[in-house]
Amino acid sequence: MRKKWLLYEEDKKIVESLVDTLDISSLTAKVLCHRGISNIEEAEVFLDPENRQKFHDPFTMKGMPEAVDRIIKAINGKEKIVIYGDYDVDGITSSAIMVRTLRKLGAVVNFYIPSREEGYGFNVPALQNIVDEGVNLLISVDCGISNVKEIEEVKDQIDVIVTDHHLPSDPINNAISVIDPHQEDCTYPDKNLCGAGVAFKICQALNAKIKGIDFHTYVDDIDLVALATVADIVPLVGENRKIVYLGLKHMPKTSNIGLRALIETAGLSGKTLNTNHLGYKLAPRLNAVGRLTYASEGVKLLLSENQEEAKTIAQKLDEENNIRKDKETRMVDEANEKYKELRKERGGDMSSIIVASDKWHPGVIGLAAARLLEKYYLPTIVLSIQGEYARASCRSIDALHMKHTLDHFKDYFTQYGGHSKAAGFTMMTKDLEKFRDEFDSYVKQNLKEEDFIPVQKVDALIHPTELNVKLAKEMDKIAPFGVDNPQPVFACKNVKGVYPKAMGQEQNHLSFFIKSDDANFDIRAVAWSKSSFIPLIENELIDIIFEPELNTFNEKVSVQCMVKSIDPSEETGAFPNREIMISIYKFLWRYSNELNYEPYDICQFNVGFRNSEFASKNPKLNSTYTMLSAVQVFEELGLIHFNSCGDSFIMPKSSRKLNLDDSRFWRINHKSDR
Ligand SMILES: [Mn+2]
Repeated sequence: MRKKWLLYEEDKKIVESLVDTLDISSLTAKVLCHRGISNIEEAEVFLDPENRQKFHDPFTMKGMPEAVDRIIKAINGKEKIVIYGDYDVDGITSSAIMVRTLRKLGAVVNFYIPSREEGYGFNVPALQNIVDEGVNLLISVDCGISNVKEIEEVKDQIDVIVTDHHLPSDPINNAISVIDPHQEDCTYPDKNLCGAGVAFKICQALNAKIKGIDFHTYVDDIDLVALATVADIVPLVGENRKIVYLGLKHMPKTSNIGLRALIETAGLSGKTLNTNHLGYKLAPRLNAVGRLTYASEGVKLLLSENQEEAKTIAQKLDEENNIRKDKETRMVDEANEKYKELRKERGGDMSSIIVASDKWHPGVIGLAAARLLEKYYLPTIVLSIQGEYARASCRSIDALHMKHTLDHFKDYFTQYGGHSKAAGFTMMTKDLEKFRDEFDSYVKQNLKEEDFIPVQKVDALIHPTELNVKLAKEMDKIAPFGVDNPQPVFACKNVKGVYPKAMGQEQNHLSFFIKSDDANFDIRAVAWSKSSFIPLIENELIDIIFEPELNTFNEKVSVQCMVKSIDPSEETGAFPNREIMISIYKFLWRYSNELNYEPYDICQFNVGFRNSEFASKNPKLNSTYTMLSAVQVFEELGLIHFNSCGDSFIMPKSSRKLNLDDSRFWRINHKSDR
């Protein structure tokens, strides 16, 4: 689906002053403004996270002095310490960081990670077991802030220190110390640390107090902290930005045997790492253990002192990650098919997606919802039916606040919660049909047609001649990218692409060159899974959105565009009228019913259409833009069905009268014509 481009706005005065003082291009200055930079000082800190950004004093965190004193007492008295973590990447990593640091300081320390069945946070049986083993000091990481009741059960038998980064609910008054920057009276300036970030601050404090190491320079295990910071999707600004910057720098030469094995199995040895590698390659492998078996394997890996052991665990994680991926893919396909059936039943015009099955694991429904939202850009709810009850995961588009919408239906739910973009609930399975109808009409009534067009934020619309190595190098300085600091995105309109070529093992990826006015300066572009656009690039002008990156080949550095979207140029095409809709329909129908019909892509079809008797005399109506728009309308009306890879389609016989106004996409784009 073609996205609406939304250009960021910036304060011209700030851009000018940044350009004048910092020797950066105005494009870079604009991007900095879009990231919230409002003066030269802030820009200088941002552009030099290693030196100009400073660590904050860990002792200013509420609860830190008391915690440090109690831990030192435990170390000196050889008391038994247990670190209590969590089964996600942040929890696994926090546990490993604390155990490694305390062991180096001579503590007698072990760890405990609850299983997914036990659930998140403290549970009394687990606490009781720890007490029974004669442990004197319990330290939580990445959890505990909402466990005042559980602590009450054991507080007379064991000392508890809570360290967390989640929002506090009831105040905890029965622990030795509570460290969480979100506590109301905590004056620590940075509230964005993840669980491992908080644990790291404790390690800085301990090493300062015991060994006199300046916390400004203490960076042990910073690679693990960086991994957790990216995986926990916290904002990559301030101290987090410094942590991730340093972590990425240290990681390729890490001395952590387990982390090294993890990097190796992920195929990243010897590579310069970025946040995508951490988020999409390393984190899912650690997360997989938490999903399918015991997360303690993940901690064991990160604590390992033995290369053989580390290799074995890393390979196991790799296998489990593959199993998880298979499960997810299968489930997303099923959910997609279910939605398409539903849409066919209801004649196409739906404002939401609500699909359910008793075969779907509740651990994967969130991911399926996110995928369907990405594909159709409709508020999406995916449910896992477990007998009488169904558990739901919800994802929403910008225009619809999911939590507020659920408030409206709260009588349906036995429990629910969430925020604007994502939420969850539990309901009675028998009410599902009724809820689906009511939810869908509620969405339809409360949103405008335009709200259903996805939006892509763009840092600047530029001309291909502006793309050069200097720009890409400056963009590199804005990394590491993540929440609140997205990778800069640029757009070009009416571009001529040359030398398009399919690449990759399955020949499904695309490379081409963006024609620049400068004759010997075409820019290489790469687009994943888009080789079907070759005929379009050969024949027409395109509009593209991309991220410029540095590419080093044979020691020669050049700029390369990672293309996020390719669309046929809007200006050289026109939205189809009724007449051309019918022509395109007839053409596709004849083709798909031909005996030797070989499915191939719509861009290819357009070449055939242009040469057929159905073609229009108006060249604008023979463009791929026209063809793709028509196909999207047909798809919404259930008149054309694509297979799951989108490379072939069937056109079922339809007895229904073709009413174009049943398609939202048609209505939105055809307003002027009515
Ligand atoms: Mn966390």
